Amino acid sequence: MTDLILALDSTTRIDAIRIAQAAAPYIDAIKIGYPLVLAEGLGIAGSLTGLNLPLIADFKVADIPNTNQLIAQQVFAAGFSGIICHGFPGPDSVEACVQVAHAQGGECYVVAEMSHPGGAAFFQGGIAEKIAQTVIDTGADGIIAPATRPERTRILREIIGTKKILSPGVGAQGGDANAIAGLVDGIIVGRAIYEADDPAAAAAAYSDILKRKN
Ligand code: NUP
Repeated sequence: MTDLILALDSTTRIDAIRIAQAAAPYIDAIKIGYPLVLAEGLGIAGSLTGLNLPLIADFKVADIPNTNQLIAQQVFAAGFSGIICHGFPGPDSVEACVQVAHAQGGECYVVAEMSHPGGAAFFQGGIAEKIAQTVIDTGADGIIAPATRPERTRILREIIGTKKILSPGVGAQGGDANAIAGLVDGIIVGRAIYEADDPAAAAAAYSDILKRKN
């Protein structure tokens, strides 16, 4: 099963709520990051909980364990059910997010390799593989791995086994949902939905692709 996760990077509350409501029947979760939260505040999460969809905080948390813990506590208190952190600060930093997430009945995902062209510069050469291993060691719930490089995501799948892979890069970044569905547990789609003239139709089209592959 590959879920459809909307990356809701609109920067006004009114657009965010309109797009989330329109897409809601076709999506399985909403991912919110700095663009929307810096524009409208962390309380935007509370405005979206009525949709009854998991809300994932994409803050790519990357600090010392104590600060990661403090950030994660704020995230879950705001109504999120998942958090994305970076793996490069080390296993203890990841563990801090995992502990808060699991104490709240939530999930923690770790960025293993990024989807943009520059994401190949430092994450490849064994780093992504080490971060994926950290996910196993810390009990995190899964990784973020690129839809733009399915061959890399396939390698990371071998390391993390049945833990989840959420995969950004479909649509605006050139990744193809058909090429990655089935391999990953969720595709993350932003601009191809929230910038579409008809976000509901765009979400429905991705949902159809995933249904055919599931
Ligand atoms: O490697 C990553 N690539 C990526 O695009 C890790 C991410 N978290 N993202 C996020 O996914 C990015 O910040 C954005 O919110 C979303 C992709 O959006 P779009 O390119 O589909 O518009």
